[in-house]
Amino acid sequence: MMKRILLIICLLLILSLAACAPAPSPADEPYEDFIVVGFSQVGAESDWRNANTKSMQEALSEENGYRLIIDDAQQKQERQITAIRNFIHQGVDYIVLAPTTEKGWDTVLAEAKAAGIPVILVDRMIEISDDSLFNCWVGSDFLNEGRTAVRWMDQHFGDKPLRIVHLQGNIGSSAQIGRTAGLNEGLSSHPDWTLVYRESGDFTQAKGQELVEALLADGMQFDLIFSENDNMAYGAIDALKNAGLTPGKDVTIISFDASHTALEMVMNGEISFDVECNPLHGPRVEALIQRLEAGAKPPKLTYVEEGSFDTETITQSIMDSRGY
Ligand code: GYE
Repeated sequence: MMKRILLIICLLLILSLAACAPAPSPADEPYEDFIVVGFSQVGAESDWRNANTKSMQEALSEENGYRLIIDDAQQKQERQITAIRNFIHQGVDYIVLAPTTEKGWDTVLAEAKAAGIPVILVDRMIEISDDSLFNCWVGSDFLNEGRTAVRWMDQHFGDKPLRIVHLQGNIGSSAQIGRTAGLNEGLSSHPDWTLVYRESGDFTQAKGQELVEALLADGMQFDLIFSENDNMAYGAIDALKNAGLTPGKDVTIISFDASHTALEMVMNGEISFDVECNPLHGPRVEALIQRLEAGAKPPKLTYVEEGSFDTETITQSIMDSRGY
């Protein structure tokens, strides 16, 4: 009798455990059914970056046949190197790298190559001794973006005296290097433009605000802020407003990215000119992976086409049609 009762209890236990087990979902399916992609992302420092992460997640989704492992490096290259080593260790099918800075990738990418894992670079570029260490790259022409901004400044200020505050992005990143080089060209061809201040705001809103607040507290006089991304521009705008100044009137703001919030500020005149930098790389990376999967050789470098917007050219329909 006792044995029977025990047996029934056991059966009931097994049944109840089975009922608790969740139905198999795509996430439980073995890795072999998916293309596994390790994505080393720079961080979450800006609107651009968040739109970029979202675009990658949407394109490299399980419905599309991918298992995407994202590592957020919090803007630190050492963390990216560790993440890449982990991806190699896990035996991912592809490594996608959005590099923080340009230098310092030779060793770890040689390790990826030795492991036979293709590497796709996205967004910023790298400086490398052997370009067989990555398969392909897709991103923006940052020098051209800087030059576009200078062209606008030239059209609007010409040879008038102009005191410029320059908020740089992360030093050593392609986005900083290219945009800064563009401004430097403008400075050397316009003797009446003066660089009154140059400092890195790490592409963040908080740092942009902090830097401009400190300048205003020091009583520095300037006509224009050349901000290497929108988030630093938002911070700069807050600092100006808190000091009773009107951005767009008292101080001209030039920015990069042209994210949705920034274009609203172009609409209301606070930002005078914004150079587009398109973050929607997910589908582009997905297409590159598909070409590699098919055994084809994708183009080594793909530049994305980009526009620019000022208070005269921005319209509501441009804003409404934007995906970020
Ligand atoms: O402009 C900035 C971001 O590398 C293009 O990084 C990207 C830059 C972008 O943090 O907002």
